Amino acid sequence: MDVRNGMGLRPLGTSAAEFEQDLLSNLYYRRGTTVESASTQDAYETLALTVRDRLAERRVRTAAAHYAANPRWVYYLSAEYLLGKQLEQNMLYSGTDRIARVAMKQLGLDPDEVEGLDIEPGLGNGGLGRLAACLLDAMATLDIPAVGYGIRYDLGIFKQAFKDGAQVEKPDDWTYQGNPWEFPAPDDQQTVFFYGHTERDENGRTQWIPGEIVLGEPSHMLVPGHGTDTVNIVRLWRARGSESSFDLSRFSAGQYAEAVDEAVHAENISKVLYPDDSTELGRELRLKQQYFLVSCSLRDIIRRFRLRNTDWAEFPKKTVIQLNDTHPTLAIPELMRLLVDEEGLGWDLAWALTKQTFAYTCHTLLPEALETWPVHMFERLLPRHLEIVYEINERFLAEVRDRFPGDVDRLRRMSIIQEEPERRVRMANLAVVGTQAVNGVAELHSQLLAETTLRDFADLWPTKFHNVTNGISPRRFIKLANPTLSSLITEGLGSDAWINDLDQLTGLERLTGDAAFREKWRAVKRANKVRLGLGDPDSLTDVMIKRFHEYKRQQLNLLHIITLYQRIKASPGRAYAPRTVLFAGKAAPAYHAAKHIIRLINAVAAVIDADPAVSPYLKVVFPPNYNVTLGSLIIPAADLSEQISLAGKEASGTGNMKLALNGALTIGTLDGANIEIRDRVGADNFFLFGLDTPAALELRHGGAYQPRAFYEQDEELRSALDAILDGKFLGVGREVAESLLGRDEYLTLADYRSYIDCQEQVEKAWADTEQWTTSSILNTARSGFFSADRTVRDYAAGIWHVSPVQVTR
Ligand code: Z57
Repeated sequence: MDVRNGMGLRPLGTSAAEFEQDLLSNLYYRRGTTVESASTQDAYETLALTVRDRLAERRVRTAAAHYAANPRWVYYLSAEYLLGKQLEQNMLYSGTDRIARVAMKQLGLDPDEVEGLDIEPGLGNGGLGRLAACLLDAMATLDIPAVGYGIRYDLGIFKQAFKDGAQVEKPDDWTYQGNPWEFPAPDDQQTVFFYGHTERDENGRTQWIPGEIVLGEPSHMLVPGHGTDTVNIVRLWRARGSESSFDLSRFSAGQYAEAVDEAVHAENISKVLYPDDSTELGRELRLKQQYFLVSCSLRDIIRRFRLRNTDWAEFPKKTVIQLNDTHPTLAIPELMRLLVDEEGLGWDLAWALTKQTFAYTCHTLLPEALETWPVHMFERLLPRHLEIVYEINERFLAEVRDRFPGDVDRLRRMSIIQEEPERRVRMANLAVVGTQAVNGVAELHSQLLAETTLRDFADLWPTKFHNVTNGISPRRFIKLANPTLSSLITEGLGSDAWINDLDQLTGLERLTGDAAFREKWRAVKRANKVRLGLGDPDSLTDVMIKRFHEYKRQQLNLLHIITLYQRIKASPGRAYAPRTVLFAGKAAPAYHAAKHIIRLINAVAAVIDADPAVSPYLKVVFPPNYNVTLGSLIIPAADLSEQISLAGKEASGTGNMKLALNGALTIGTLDGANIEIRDRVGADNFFLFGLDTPAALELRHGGAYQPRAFYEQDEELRSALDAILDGKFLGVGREVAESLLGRDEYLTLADYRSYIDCQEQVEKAWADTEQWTTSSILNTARSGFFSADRTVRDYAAGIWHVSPVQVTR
């Protein structure tokens, strides 16, 4: 029997009765219990396994088809994945959502209760990790052979709670009850070296003699495509102590606990996700995580290459490795090490193959997010890699010298090694030098990268630089998150083909003239607010959901709320349109300024709640622990999407796309992908305010920004800031006001008046329900471009040069 083709397998049934039989069988044989004695946890695990089996069968066929095709593979390397809950998604993709619920009811189980036990794997911080998950989803949907590589952190992103309005963090032990979605693959275990020194052997080859050896244990989760039989995988590595890290002499001497010290230490590598988004910490354990991911993944990629190929010259033809930010950039010197030291290839050939294999996505413009590692730390942990980086740098700088003779300043700027004030390895420079393509994640971002952050590199290699505007999974962020709107759209368009072809949403434009459709559109939005259960469903639901960061300017939204509060207090008799302002998001645990903003939002919310003159018109809500699951509840309920970062700071944003797709109107600056959203949905259906990037740069660089002047000149602004400074909000948040009046990098007060006036336009527009409904429908109708399917097609055509491989029955 040829297992590769899955031949000889009994096909799994597609009826509710057969599903019920499989549930019973799994409950009995895999869970070891019966319907009579099963707990809800037993029921959940059994349901998950029964759904998983349907995808596992497709996975076997996918692997066989891919093996036969020997195609060019995409390997996506990312330190983070925010996959979201698996059960509902996998029921949808396997076409078992309906029969599973029928079968559960037949067995006397409550489907909602059982589904409630599914846990979200929080293996990422924010946009970057969720983007990785959306791209994997789209690659599978488009039948592109791909593997995602990542780290199986024991503890995911911390759970956020509030204590007296302040953020407190709790550990996220996401596999405490096990993880039914995971397939362990112990046969593919890898060995990872750290520390030690290098030696030359008799042939002049370099050998790395490690000081520590750690094992990488892989497991994978399935990444099914929607509307196709393709099931790709995401392979996650977990660190294990090796046998050599078990101290036998201590063990024999009766020091049992001490004997495992080193093994325990090794396992710390995959213990916890670093909870920082868009900032760098520079801790050795983080560098260890990065190398651990890279070393295990490259060995696995090469193992897979060798299943069908023997010639190294074929490697880049069969392999493209996409680096999700600089976190996996060590893969560049690591591949050089494997090719030169272990395979014995000459430097020039190894370098040509390496450069052709890699591509790099940059996700930021913030200087503090550009990773650099102290040379001494790098050298101690990865002595051979530092030698290789030096060699890469020397040859690279020779090329720059050739092109720009005598330009020492350029050499200093472009060097992979920063010299002052401390010697550090610049990972972004290494990533640009060692790849065949570099891309930003929105038009403006890519343009600014080439003009500012990576300008010298764009001068040298103009054709290396690309734009690939981010996208989102329509399966996750409308079909699953917003089932009622999805049904309405399907009814309106007469088919559900739009889910895999999101441009078809333009067909909704003609329905803006259909009174019954419009009525239903409003009813769906209202029902989604009721489902969310926060605030009056008839109020304007104004939503800001994202990590807390000063550049994103939650502070500006807060100043608007305080201004509204003060206006209502000053003129209580007037008819204000009720508004619910919703915030959700986490702050990095060590980011004190962001935590002060959270604390102040909660204080303002409490003061407004306690004030009967204001609370009928204005409510501030801040549900804790924003994650993919909570986002999926909030996004469908939003009327207004806050995208108010200082222009030139947000690389793209993807929440902006999710909200527009679900019929929210954006109030936003000309930043990141907001610009492209506005271009598509139309200026009439978008509330624009604030400085643009050139104006912001000029104000900041001219040293001309004087926040005090805005404070002095604008009475409402002064009064809002004074209220904070005077302790009117439970005495909380003075730090926030002082920072806005001090050296605020993000020019918040400069955009205050424009923002407030724009919010007044929002209020006027909201009062015209019919006009608002039209704009809402048009936002959805014109958001097709932001499908991750389009993003993946752009990568496939412009960067990866890969084609689909069909999986047949
Ligand atoms: C992260 O989530 C992003 C950038 C980073 O450099 C790091 Br570290 C984490 C975000 C950007 O801030 C968003 O603007 C962007 O949409 C997202 O990455 C996906 O590209």
